[in-house]
Amino acid sequence: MLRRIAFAILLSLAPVAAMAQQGPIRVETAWARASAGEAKNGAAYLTLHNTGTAPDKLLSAASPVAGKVELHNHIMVGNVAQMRPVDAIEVSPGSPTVLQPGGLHVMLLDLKAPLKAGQSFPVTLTFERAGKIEANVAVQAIRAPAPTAPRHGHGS
Ligand SMILES: [Cu+2]
Repeated sequence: MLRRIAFAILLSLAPVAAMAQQGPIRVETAWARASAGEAKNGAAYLTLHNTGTAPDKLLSAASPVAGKVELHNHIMVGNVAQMRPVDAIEVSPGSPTVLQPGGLHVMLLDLKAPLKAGQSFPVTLTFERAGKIEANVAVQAIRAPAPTAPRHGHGS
């Protein structure tokens, strides 16, 4: 019960920040889709910029909204897209790394409550060189398109 209240306060107080920066690493456009019904898993997407000269790696992520957080990618197995955990996500200078639906994502497992459109929640990203960066993830509608998605992709 107490836990549930603390969680609600955490969600409502989370400031909405468009970007977060630590050293040369900048996190932009952090977003997630609202949960469908009582879905226990979700995903967060974001864009990582490396404004420095040395390559960096996203090693892990954590969030109070999920029991477990993993870094995932989608790969094609035959004609079926499957999610697989990845050890790290490269963040190279000069070209942004985009986590988006159908590709790399921050997997939120065992959500403590459904994600609701309009809320935001914190995700702490740990980088090999830059250390920890906390980003606020804005929850969009269930079928929201990726804010950073290219205009000509395959439709769904
Ligand atoms: Cu996943």
